[in-house]
Amino acid sequence: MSTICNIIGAPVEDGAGRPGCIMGPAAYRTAGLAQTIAELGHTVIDHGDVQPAAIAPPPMAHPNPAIRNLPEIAAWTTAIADAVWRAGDAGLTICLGGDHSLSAGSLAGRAHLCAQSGRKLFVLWLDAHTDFHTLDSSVSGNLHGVPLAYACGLPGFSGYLPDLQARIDPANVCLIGLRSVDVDERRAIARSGAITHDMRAIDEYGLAPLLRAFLEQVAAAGGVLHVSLDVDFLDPGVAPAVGTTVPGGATVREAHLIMEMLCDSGLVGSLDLAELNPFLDERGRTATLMVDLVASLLGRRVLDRPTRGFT
Ligand code: B3U
Ligand code: MN
Ligand code: MN
Repeated sequence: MSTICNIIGAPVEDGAGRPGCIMGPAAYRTAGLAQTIAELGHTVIDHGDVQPAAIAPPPMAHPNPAIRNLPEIAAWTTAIADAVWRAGDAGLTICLGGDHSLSAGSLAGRAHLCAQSGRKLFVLWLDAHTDFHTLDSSVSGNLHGVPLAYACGLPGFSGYLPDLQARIDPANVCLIGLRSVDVDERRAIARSGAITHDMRAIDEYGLAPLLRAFLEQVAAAGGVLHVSLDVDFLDPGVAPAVGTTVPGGATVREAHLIMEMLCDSGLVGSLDLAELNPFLDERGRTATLMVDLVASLLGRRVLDRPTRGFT
């Protein structure tokens, strides 16, 4: 089955602790993302890179002195949300990061689309981290640590990041791959009602039953799924191109299995590829692996088998 893939470059790096994610979209294009998708029979529309508006002075200050680049991330969030909203909800929209603060915009844009169409939005967050800090709780001050909390409408963002057209219900969010969660995030994510699976859960039960249960929930609700894939979900041994490596991540096979199951579900409407830092890569191997994972999501198979695929 073939679909339309809208590609949106989101080369934001102001949310990360170190520079380099600005090169992410270029690395995915260099690694042949569009050609790979087209070879699978899909139509690719590359919308180019999002341009944030110039920041209007005076810059917003936040009482938490650690917070970095708040006006810049506000501008990126507005621009990315707008680009995702304009791409519409047909086919698959892929945002090429860019650090994970891009998902503040992509989630806001998707939530807006879903509010308009009346479809329920679900989120699969594949990450070593929860990214569930508020502006008040962030210790590092790096805004790639807040996008999920922002999109779920946690308090304290109003007046600093753009107001949401629609918020995401945390009960519709499933996080998989967790292995580095700050104290305040741990409390907040438990209180939120989100579904959380740390690496222990993967080791104990295996990925497939955990993911299958969530996909059944999405299907039963007639929902549409946004997938946010942080490079640090993967083990740094196979995906070194990320600023926040955490040992003990997902294997290549586990990551492909997720993408294959997602493809078979026919539920995915949007995907973020976040945190690729090509400056830290080894001969493009992380970018290439990420492109291969997108290929699995879009129907690349070793053997033929039944799939809902993309319509
Ligand atoms: N929770 C930490 C670490 C972190 C979150 N996201 C990334 N790192 N990539 C923080 O900085 O907020
Ligand atoms: Mn992240
Ligand atoms: Mn992460």
